[in-house]
Amino acid sequence: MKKFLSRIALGAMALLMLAGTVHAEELLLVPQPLSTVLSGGVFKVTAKTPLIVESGDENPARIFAEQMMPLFGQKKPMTITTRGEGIRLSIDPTLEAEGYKMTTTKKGICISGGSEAGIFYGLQSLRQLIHTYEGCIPCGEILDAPNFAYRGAHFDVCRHFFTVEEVKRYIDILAAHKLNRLHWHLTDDQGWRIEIKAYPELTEKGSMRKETLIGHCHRPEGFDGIPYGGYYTQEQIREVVDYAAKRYITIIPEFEMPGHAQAALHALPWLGCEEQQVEVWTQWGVTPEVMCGGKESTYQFLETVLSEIVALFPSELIHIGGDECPKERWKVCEHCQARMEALGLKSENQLQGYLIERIEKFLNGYGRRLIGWDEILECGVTPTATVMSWRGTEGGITAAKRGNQVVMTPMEPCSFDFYQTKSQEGEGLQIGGHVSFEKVYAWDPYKGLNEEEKKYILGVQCNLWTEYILDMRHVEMKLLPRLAALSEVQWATERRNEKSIRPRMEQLRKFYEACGWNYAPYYFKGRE
Ligand code: TNX
Repeated sequence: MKKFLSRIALGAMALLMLAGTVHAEELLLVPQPLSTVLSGGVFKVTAKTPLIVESGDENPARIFAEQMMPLFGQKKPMTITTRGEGIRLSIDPTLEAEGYKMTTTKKGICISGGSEAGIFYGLQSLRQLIHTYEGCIPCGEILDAPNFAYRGAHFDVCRHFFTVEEVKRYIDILAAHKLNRLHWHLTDDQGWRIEIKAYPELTEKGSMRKETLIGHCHRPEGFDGIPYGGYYTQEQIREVVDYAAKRYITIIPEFEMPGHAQAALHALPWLGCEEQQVEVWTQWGVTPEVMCGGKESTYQFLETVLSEIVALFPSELIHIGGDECPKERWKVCEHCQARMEALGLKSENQLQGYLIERIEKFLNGYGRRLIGWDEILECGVTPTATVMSWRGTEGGITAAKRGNQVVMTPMEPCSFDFYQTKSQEGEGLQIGGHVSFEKVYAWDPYKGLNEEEKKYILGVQCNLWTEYILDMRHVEMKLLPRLAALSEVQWATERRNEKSIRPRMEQLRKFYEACGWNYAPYYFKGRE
């Protein structure tokens, strides 16, 4: 049966070659490798093929062996050793750090990586190949390396909460697509999700909302009356950070300031301009309840929380939010107005600029760098902050022209909470918008930039906001298969292949099924 299936895959490839949709030297892989040269013949990988670690740490082999268990239907992972024939792994410092070379002969497979991460990405390609070609890996050589250094996906666990196991599953999906950043959105109006030892109230009070809005926030249909919440202990956070690191994914934590902070204000009312009593928000949208930008106690709070965050997350970039902060409260607040006057600031936006700049200096003191949503540009951003362009690409273009580093994540096509089809049929209630697989695949993140400015685009990411996404099955359906299109924008930016993406996706879809991941059917049914 297995042999038969592998013949089907090879046969399908031959047919596609005849039809001219897949180049003779192309393997069915997503994202598309840099170059592939086939030399004829195959090497058969089975559950008994050993992994030979010639140089570098054992970790990539260990994770791969674990990942292959469901695909092989094994109870025991593949053997890892240091000598012999099979799948040989080694470091080759002449390759790009995240790049790899995979050479397959009839005797075995050699994967060399510029670093352990490079070996890991080679093994992720091999995992897809083993599945697609039923273990019969075509002989030849694959050379591969990513275009962008930052290949991210964001996950909002505030609007709806996801357990440690679910976040790990999210990480597994990112790793299979060669992403290397998880932007973990941990604080917002509707829930504070990270234990902070200095302020236990944040999770004791701020992680629970008393109920949740029913229906779309523009057409509310009442409240459900059901308390909702959840948070991660610091121990759990460490566990997730470590799990991601073993898959070569850096977690960038996001601590929202000074807006999107109503859950924190509920826990610690003195954070607000008038110490107003507010609830953990039960609705979606933008609330006027924000942290006071005038009182020194706010700054002490921000720094104390950040000092715990930097201790938990080794990421150089730390996300401070900075988006959607209405200034109504600040305009009538004696503390905000007094600080503005003392600093000679002319607008409330400049006061936010002062806050962000102060926080940036604080993070720099820990050897970290600040990243924030593109609103920080309107507040007089420093040249050293990294800008995450979400309201379009204009913010990112402006930032790149000014010499700031940029992560491009415009709502279209990067808001993965948006509808995947124009008709919206069968998609249930979602926030709105339209981001199809095709839109993601066709997107040029460099549009509007010259060669010099392109260098400031650190990378690309998708955002998964979860107002209307309640469980993991739905999360997976939002990610897949659009994440595959995104991964090719991130990894294979200039070598995307419009003609071969469909046959490659047909294989990847079966890979998703083998991994037990839920994916959206629309692209495969030809619905845009
Ligand atoms: C905008 S993207 C937001 C989020 C919402 C999202 C819904 C950004 C910085 N802010 O707070 O959840 O839209 O799509």
